[in-house]
Amino acid sequence: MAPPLRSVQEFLHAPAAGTVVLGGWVEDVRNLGSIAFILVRLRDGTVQVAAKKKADESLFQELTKLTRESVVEIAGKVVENKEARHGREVQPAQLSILSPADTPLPLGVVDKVGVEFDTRLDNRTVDLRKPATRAIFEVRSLLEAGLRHELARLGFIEVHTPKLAGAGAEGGASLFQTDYFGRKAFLSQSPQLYKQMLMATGLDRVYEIAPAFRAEPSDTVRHVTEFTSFDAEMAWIEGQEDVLKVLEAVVAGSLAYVKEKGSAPLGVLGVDPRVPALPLPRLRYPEALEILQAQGKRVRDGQDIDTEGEKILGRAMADKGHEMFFLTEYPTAIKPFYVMAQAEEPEYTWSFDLEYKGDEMASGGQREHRIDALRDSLKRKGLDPAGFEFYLSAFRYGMPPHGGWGLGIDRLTQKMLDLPNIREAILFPHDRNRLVP
Ligand code: AMO
Repeated sequence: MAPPLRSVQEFLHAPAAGTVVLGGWVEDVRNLGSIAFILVRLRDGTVQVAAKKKADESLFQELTKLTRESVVEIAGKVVENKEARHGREVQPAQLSILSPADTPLPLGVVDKVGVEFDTRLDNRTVDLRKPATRAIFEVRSLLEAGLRHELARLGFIEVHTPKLAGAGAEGGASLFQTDYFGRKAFLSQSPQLYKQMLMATGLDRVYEIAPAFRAEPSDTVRHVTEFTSFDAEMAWIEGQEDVLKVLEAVVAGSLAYVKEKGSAPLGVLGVDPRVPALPLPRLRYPEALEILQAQGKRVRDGQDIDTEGEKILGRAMADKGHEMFFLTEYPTAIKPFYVMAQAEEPEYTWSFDLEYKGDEMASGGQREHRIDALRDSLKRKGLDPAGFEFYLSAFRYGMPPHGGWGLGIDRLTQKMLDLPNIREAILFPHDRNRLVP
């Protein structure tokens, strides 16, 4: 057989009365006795094959015995038919079954019957045949393309840092430990240490989109053990504000990119994300505490704002027309060792979170680039500077002021598309209870 058509678009452009080959999945078989209709699903929709019993009885038998979701190639003639979807159909001449599908199917591709999310994830390759599931990943791909597009415009280069690490940067509790030829190694929680080390090299605007691993014991709709972290780091900053300006431009620019290029998958999902107006509001930590207090939620100065607090702030800001905003200047006590403390009020830092629809998308800030202060900060956090020598050595021979952020791509996709669970935005999500597929 000739190479099969890959899309309905190609089918629509095939000459009338010409011969085509459809390659796809059998979405449905309807046997009406003397005629049978087989729907073959191509990349972007289905094409109808109409088989008449009297035209070729053995081919008719073969076609009507096809199981749903089998992969087939059907060669035949293009005929006009006003009743058929797209106004044309295929009169079959030859069938080749490339891969028959077992019955029963673990879940329907077109049925409206709801199945458990776990059943969908256990059978993700079938689940991904649903246009609305696949559309999420088409949008996600555009989001990443949009980020790369914006970053290139702003002079950032893409880098790749090790994912097997000798030290953790984001706290010991969520480290996955592994054996490295008799030594302890960890799966990278974030590229934090390496992206900062690069700031000592002259590669002064870098970004990375790569997996990050956290031994996250909680079962929530926004945590997984393996996520895609979008990290950036930039040198020669005057302060935190320089980082905020770049991050907001990159996020707003990539949302605009998604809207411009993604009308088809966004249409399938029935979502129209808003591009935020810039600059985003900057809500300082003390101001956030006041809003929370006014809503009856007490957070002591110096404490972290929990998920409930984030939701309250998200609603308060949404009431003022802001889906997205920065929460800035967190207390030093709850931030990692690498964050820079403010000179005037050292109990607060030059750090921020990016909040979107009530959830944290990113954290970042200005970093401590003075080696003595960095060593003190490690000790204050109960960490042994000796374990971080490889990192500290980058600060010994000249390190410019710098800052950056880490943003969860999975969470941003989830929130942008109003998905109820982060796992919807991950092809094969892994969490405490799920390691396969
Ligand atoms: P943080 O630990 O806040 O900061 O992580 C940054 C962003 O990564 C995403 N994220 C997660 N997404 C899904 N599942 C998880 N378990 C998970 N953990 C984190 C979130 C979060 O906002 N090194 C710093 C960043 C920096 O300062 O540059 C860091 O990793 O969207």
